[in-house]
Amino acid sequence: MEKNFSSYIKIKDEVKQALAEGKPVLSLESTIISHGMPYPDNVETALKVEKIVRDRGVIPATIAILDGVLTVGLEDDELERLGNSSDILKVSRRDIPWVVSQKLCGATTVAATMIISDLAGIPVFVTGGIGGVHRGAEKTFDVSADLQELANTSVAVVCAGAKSILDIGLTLEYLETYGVPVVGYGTTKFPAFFTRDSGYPVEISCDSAKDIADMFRVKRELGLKGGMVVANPVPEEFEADKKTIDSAIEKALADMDAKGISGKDATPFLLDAIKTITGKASLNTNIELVFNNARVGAEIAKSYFA
Ligand code: PSU
Ligand code: MN
Repeated sequence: MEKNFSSYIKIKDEVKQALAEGKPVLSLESTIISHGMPYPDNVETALKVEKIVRDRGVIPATIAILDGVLTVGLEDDELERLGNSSDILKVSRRDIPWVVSQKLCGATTVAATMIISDLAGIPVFVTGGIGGVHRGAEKTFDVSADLQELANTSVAVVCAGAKSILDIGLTLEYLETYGVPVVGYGTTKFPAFFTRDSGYPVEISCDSAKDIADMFRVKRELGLKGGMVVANPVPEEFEADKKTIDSAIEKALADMDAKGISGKDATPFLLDAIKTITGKASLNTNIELVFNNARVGAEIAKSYFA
């Protein structure tokens, strides 16, 4: 297969330099900025996440596609643009060739961010929540491309689990089938993004960033392709009320059905509906869990590069 990506990718100088010197770098996702939170909270959060990472001695590399360029490491004005424009597409694996060839702008999903992170040589990546198997997937076949990416691309993804807009049980089964390790960071339960316990256990629980980095290094050195999920629950004091979230999700799913929304619009529709129904409370949880993932991701990156 043709593989000649250097002319499509722009790696920010400080990121390039850190990678060349073997210093720790951590990738960050941009969908959270463009599609996950309202402006200006999204840009403020993105800047603060970068600061959290930097304060731990790690270089942050937020990833997006800007005017067709796979961009690794964003300037503050580029973050602002991603957070405050209406023409930022949601880009997953299948969308990359079109967005790049047409020189469009896109916020990258977990799948697309993993791909670009891997091209840039960055093994650890932080997001909010991963996509997964949707409820009713036995009829709709709606399974996020994130899961196939985790099966194939060797990047560790630190997240707060997956929202229960998804069928979390089936999502974990899918990951098991494709040989993707799921590690609970300081927990024996797979977290459900807004809340700490989805009701599903994780096989591996670990509270050492170094142990996680060691495990991922072994996976890569053995040539066991694919990524890894580090599931880091939102801190207890910021956890959302389960009943409120559950009822918002039920309502969002019913609205989606009634409106006949499916495909790539399903996840953004559900996320938007939950934001509208739950308002400020869930936004604060969302922001805090991303901060927490950035802290843990930075520690894993440090150990990995040590
Ligand atoms: N789930 C969340 N927050 C998100 C997403 C999912 O709780 O922001 C975004 C991520 O970018 C994820 C994508 O990779 O949605 C998955 O979309 P889809 O289900 O269409 O593959
Ligand atoms: Mn989908």
